[in-house]
Amino acid sequence: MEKLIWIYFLFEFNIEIFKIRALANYSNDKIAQLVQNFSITGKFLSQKRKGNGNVNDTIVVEIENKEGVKKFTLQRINHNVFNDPRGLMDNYSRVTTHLQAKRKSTSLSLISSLSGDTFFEDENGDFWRMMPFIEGVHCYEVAQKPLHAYEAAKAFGDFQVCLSDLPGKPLNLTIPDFHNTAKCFLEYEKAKHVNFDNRFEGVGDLDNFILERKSLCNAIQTNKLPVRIVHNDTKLNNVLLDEKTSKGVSVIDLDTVMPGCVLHDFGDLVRTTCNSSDENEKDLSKVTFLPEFFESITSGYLDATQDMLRQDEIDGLAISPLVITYELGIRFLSDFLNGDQYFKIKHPSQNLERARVQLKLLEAMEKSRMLMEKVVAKEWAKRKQKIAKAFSA
Ligand code: GN1
Ligand code: MG
Repeated sequence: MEKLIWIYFLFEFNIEIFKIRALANYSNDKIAQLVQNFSITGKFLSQKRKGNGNVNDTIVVEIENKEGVKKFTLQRINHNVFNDPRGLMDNYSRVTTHLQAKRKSTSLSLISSLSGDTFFEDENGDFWRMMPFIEGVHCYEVAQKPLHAYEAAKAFGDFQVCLSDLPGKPLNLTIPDFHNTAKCFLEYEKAKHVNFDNRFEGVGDLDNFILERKSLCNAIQTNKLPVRIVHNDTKLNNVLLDEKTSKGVSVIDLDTVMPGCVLHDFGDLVRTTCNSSDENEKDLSKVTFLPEFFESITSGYLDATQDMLRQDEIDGLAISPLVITYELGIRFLSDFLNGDQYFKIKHPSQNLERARVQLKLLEAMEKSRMLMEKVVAKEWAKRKQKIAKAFSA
């Protein structure tokens, strides 16, 4: 009998965890009520879940007023991941205001709450923010052509350049140690001991693969590189490209914008853009590295950053995708072993599958490593001369 009670509790507990991490749906009433707390006038018409974010919830809302029907983006900040939502929104507001001043028409802007805050806190302690929806753009899960890679890289590079003179105190650390790969490795070791539901059995050869590449933890020496304001989550789908011209319109998802290292931004864009499949692919034979997109990314990024980067940052560009891909592989696997506490999932083995995709991609990147070094050297050499000339003129 006692055994049966335990089984019952374990079952209930698992179901609860699954509910928390699965995609939440909100009723029309709830969304209509939330919208009323922001400084916009009009009648709530509809709401639709949007985006493939693994952490926050994004909803597109339609509001009708005298001028017609307008769309807005409403987002719930996941405060289990971001445990200082006020500090995060303070960053968000400073960053969007600064970008608006520099690139007016193209960047995100926040709609204030009725009480004049940049967010609204609901009765459950959830934090929500609202922004005008940007029309005429597309964000890609997988790049369709080299131009997408070029424009996305140019937009993220430009984003770093624009924020290089942000006035005031340093931005808050919304997630301390966010891209500390060595710490991710230690968390992985801990997760192996947690071994939720005996899941380590399913990890198989991935564990050895990870251990053999431990040196990647120190391949980016952040303590020796400049600290700059960076995005930290430069997935290809975090940049909006113009539907017609493919030009970068706006960088989005600014939750992790904080002091950090440019190499993590460059690396993460390569990780997502040079992967022939998306992060949730189950068929590993579809996961390959696309070197042609790497050239476009390097070119777009260096075109935007011009003379901003130091030589040691340029020297780290080619290894950075390997580091960030390794790091994310470990993060997904740790979350699987911890019982899916962090990333949203749609089915129980999803984090394991995601880890397999990243580590397969890493293996493919290793084969292209020399090629990546050559591309960076070539693209930088082209620009270095021009930059030197501009300075001597
Ligand atoms: C998370 O929620 P989303 O998709 O913007 C994660 C990133 C990962 C990404 C992998 C705060 O970003 O670090 O690279 O999933 N964000 C956070 O898809 O952990
Ligand atoms: Mg994000």
